[in-house]
Amino acid sequence: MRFWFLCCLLICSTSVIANDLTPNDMASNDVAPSDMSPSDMSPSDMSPSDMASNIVVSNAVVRLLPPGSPNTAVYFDIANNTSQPIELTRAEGQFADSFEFHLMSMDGETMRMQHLDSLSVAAHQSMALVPGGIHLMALQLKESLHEGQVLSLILYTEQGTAIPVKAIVAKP
Ligand SMILES: [Cu+2]
Repeated sequence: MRFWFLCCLLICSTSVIANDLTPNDMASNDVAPSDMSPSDMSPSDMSPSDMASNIVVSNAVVRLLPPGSPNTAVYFDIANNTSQPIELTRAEGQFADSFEFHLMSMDGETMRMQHLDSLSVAAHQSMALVPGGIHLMALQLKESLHEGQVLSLILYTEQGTAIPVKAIVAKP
């Protein structure tokens, strides 16, 4: 527990600079505005693919850490363009053993890391996962990462919707 805490502390306490990414580098999953209005589409009418295409992840970045670092953090923006709340419960990707949602916060002078069971995004709201705040921790990396590499991961909601994400590896 202490080990993870220290690793997280190292990763989360400095900020990512993603400004050197060009728009072409960034894997943005933006979709056209939905043609559904809340009035003509009740949650039960939505197919899983409708759900997935209306949950938009953009600006996804995997933090590049010095070689040998066992873990790293993933940051992204997520917009829930559906008319119902979503609950992200887990993530999967080939490049790490497991993934956890974490919350970084200050308790006086002390930085604290909290493992979150899930992340809620209200209907028609968005959320930013950022250094020093909520992030997705990638634990036990299976390969050494290099700058500019694009990695795939999948976020899953409690309802079973799979949200594919392309994230670019970038230096802090
Ligand atoms: Cu963390």
